[in-house]
Amino acid sequence: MSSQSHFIAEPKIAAIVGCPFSGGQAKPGVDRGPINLVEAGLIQQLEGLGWKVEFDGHHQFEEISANGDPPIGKLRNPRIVSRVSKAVAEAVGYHAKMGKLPVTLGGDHSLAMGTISGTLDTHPNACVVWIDAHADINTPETTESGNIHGMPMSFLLGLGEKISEYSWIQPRLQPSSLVYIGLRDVDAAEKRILKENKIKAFSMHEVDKYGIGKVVEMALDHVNPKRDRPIHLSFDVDALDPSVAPSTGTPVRGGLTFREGHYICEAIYETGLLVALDLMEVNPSLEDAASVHQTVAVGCSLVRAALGETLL
Ligand SMILES: [Mn+2]
Repeated sequence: MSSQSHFIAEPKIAAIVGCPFSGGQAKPGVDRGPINLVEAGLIQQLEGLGWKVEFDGHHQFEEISANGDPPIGKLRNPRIVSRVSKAVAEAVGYHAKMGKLPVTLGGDHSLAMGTISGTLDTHPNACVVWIDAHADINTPETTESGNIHGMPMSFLLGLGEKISEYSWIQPRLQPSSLVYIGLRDVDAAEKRILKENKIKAFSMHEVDKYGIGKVVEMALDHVNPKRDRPIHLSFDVDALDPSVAPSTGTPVRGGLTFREGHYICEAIYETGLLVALDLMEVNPSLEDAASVHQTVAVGCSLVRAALGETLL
């Protein structure tokens, strides 16, 4: 590990926040993702990179499981998603405040309402690098599915109708502090939201045109021109091509290659500015055993790359 970490205390501690939660989308099984990642040896792998790793077990959400959680407007499972994300915000915020690197394993991407809120509690100047096939920026009004994993960014930015259940989220992320890489399945309303708010996004078109190295450089130039702001990296495995990471709920062809995904993680690590990492939407119940094994292995590998593993 040659890079200095500007915001993580020595000795460097990675705090694994296991979030077996699937309420932000409709397909069962994504709540097995973090369990499989840990069972695949992720903790030992990170220790092998020189990190101290803390893992207190997977968060248990039964006590706040939905005992009747009717929709609010179009939002599905609105109360449990809110309460789970709030608990995650507190866990991530606590670890960040202690100078550790929170590594949140999802679970579905609605959890990022929590992880990013937790990061901003400790690092109010943090920027967000969001790697995804989707923009996840529908509002409670524009969503077609009602699945909240397609909306976390609108809550964090304070877009759309205010839902009192979500009043704990301080809409303090500025649109200029967010950048996307990997987009290729963006709803019409989301395209309008991105344009209206001048949010920088590098779709697969730009990855093809410029190459991943240039795209990451341009993305960081946008949100972090002086390379002095903390970075929250939120990585949805569906950003990868389904041939690379098949076991995920909403796969979209034409995605990042294995190396492009890893390059992003390596380049963010090299900045020394990473303060929080999410790895989301690994769903071990989808596809055959070989595909699940492949997806879990890629997930572990991405986390290692973001925590300093290099090819040489
Ligand atoms: Mn996502």
